[in-house]
Amino acid sequence: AAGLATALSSAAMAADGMTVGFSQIGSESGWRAAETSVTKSQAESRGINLKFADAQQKQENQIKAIRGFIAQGVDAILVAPVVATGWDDVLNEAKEANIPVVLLDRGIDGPEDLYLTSVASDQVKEGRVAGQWLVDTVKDKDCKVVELQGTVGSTPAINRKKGFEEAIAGSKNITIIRSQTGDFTRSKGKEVMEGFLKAENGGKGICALYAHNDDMAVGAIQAIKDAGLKPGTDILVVSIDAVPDIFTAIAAGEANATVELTPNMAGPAFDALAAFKKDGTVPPKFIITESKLYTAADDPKGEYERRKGLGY
Ligand code: GZL
Repeated sequence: AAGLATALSSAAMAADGMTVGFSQIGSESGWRAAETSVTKSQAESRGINLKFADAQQKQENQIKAIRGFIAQGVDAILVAPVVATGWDDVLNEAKEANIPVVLLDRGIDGPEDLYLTSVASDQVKEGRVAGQWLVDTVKDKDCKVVELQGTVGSTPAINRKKGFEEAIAGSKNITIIRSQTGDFTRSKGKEVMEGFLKAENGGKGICALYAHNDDMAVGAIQAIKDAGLKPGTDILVVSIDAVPDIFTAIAAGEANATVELTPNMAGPAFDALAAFKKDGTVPPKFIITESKLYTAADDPKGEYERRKGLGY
């Protein structure tokens, strides 16, 4: 019996006794906080020793953390790249050290051989789903849209803008009149929305807000209310992430639609790493997670409950 127990535990060690370094962007949004807590619980349940580094949204801190992981000789590195460029040198150092890298929730420009796989949503599709919801909702009514973009130079900001514009391209009645980054945060989203409202006659001419994440939308909703307007009716609100607080807003009629982004990117990442370590199985270069539209018709109170406790 003792022999079997040892054999089992060593097998577990081999597959999942890995030490993995995780260079996380920061905690700029509720979704980011959930991704961190899900990653930590996924590692724990798999017997993976996770070394966590929070970069406070600065690329130089991520690069420093990755260099630290290489020096420690970790078995693998996870990185959520804050922006798409500037990774070639440090990821080449990981490659030289024979340490597989997995990208989480954002992509990078540059050679695909710098990473084993990328686990992320189809962010162009997320933008397209958000845009299509607006097209279906306003039909042929004139609609001036303001847009809160994500972090400048990040793949979600670039892709979600692209997808939304594709979806509304055929609707001449829908136009984006102002577009600015809110850096994926509530405070910046509120501040930039205040600017939009001031610049647009107190918001009277604005028909809809498209925010690249729910946190900026939640900040903007406060600004819309402070301006004496009704978010969700005077100004439609559509965003992305499906965090609990957007379901609270949808249930209250203060937001209209969100596109879900799963916080569990680590599950597929750890599966791919375990298989690669065990017998060299090479995963697909891109592992794409599902995106789903939620509106007031989709039990927002129940969706809120289902997500509470996931670390948002
Ligand atoms: C998208 C992810 C984004 C979330 C934001 O994959 O990188 O970053 O939509 C987070 O909430 O800041």
